[in-house]
Amino acid sequence: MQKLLLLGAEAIAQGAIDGGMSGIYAYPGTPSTEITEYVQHYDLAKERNIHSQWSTNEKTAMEAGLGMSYAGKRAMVCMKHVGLNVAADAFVNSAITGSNGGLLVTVADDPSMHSSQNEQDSRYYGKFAQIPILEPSSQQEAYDMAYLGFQMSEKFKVPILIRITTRLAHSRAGVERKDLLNQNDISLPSDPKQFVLLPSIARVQYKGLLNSFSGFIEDSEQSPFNKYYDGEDKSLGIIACGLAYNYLMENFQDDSLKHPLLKIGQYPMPRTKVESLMEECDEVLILEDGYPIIEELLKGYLAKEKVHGRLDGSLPRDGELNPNLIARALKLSSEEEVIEIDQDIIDIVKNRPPAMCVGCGHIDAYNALNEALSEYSVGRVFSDIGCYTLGALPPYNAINSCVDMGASITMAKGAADAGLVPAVSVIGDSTFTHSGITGLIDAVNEKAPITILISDNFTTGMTGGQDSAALGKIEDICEGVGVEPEHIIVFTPLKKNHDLMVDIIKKELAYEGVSVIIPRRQCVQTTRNVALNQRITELNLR
Ligand SMILES: Cc1ncc(C[n+]2csc(CCOP(=O)(O)OP(=O)(O)O)c2C)c(N)n1
Ligand code: SF4
Repeated sequence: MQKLLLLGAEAIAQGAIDGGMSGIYAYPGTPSTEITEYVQHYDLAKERNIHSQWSTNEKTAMEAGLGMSYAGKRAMVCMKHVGLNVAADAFVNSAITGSNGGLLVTVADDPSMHSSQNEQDSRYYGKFAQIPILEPSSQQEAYDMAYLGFQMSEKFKVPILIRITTRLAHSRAGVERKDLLNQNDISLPSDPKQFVLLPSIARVQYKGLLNSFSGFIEDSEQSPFNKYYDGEDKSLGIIACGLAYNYLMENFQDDSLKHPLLKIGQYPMPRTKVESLMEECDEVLILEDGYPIIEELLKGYLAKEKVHGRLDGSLPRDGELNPNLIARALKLSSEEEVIEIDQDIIDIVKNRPPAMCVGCGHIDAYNALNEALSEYSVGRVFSDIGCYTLGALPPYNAINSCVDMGASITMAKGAADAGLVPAVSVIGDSTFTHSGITGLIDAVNEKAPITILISDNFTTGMTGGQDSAALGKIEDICEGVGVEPEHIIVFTPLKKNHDLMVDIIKKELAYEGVSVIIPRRQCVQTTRNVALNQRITELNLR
């Protein structure tokens, strides 16, 4: 079979395409973005007419994926870990409705927070929703899990969570393809009530989910992704989950691991395999890249002392794992050696602080905002998440918060409710449609004295320039939810317009109601995007 050199994210996309996927639904977010982009740029996906447009946010993506599954086809939903918070309502309930066509929810976690606000572990969400989870240890497994995951979802009639992490998503390895499967035909669920979560139906569906759990464990016992390797030295047994297995084996490339090893790639955990390891070995070291979920489970309420991992300091409590940390936990190297290797890495890989691009419109908008606000006390600008969040850094020091997508407008409103007037919100066009609109309705309903800058660069800049659902729609949306037309003002953020921008912002800061100011200029990184340029011209946005 054909072998390809793929990123982990691309391997998942390829596995899903080969496995008969009909649609992928996603909102961009590092490190998950490349899964959808691979499908969007792949001729085979076009030939097979696989739906792959970006969704407005992770919740709409989850719901659309569930809709495709309802219609009997195979769908994948992708997002970064914090996106699963946004999609959580639909995600948890999809475990109760169950699926019809195979449904995979691929979530990319970011331990060590390379480009995220937190390092939450999505396995908790899978456990919370009580569905099976797949966690690849290599690019090949990422491919296989996406390919086979559809069949697993159709066998159990539930969505399957695939959890990956940054290092796997963003590193390449050879991947062997399997046969290309046909897509499913349209077929509605055999039970017409399956997707109607009225309490009387939901109660039955929930019991069904609970009853499936023993089947999930049985499947996990037989799974090719969970393997028990015996070892003669039973003084220590090792449980290695997902990518941590890869890190472990980097320390034993000559096949010299003498301890029993349980490799985990599918959850719920295979009970008998875990029991054997626990009984056979004097001590057990648990390696998981994320929260100590398994460690906590096995240590349990009684805090069994033979279980080691992140909770007893054998491994650091936070941050991603690596082969050196595992070597130290196994006492293959000393604390000093690990510090020395870490220092070598710091010396070789220089840290480059992020910064807005030269010529970015956000910079001109911030320069104007800072001047307009200079006559007020500091600490009144609530930002959102996008390239403009870098306005928190010098020389701008322009913003005072960044919490989650959409929080800028609602936090500004809350602060204004508390008497911090004027309060300012800064949000990007993509984040505005993702989850800013509902907050704007709250602000309009109460005529909150806030000034909102929707910095419109026609794209989702921070994640690499994906389409923005807001393109050409922002003024209409704002007017539609009740912002007064005379307080919706557009300007072009350019140095030459600085004085004009300062005047406009000052005037709106003084207005005791909701103002929306739209600094509008194309992200300089997208100027060669032919399709986008055409849309901008058609919509007359320049
Ligand atoms: C819930 C969630 N989903 C996705 C992301 C990843 N992400 C960070 S900023 C951003 C959007 C940025 O677009 P926009 O608001 O238009 O600002 P720009 O970067 O273009 O300035 C995305 C998708 C995230 N941080 N949180
Ligand atoms: S990518 Fe675009 S939006 Fe982001 S900093 Fe650069 S120019 Fe600005």
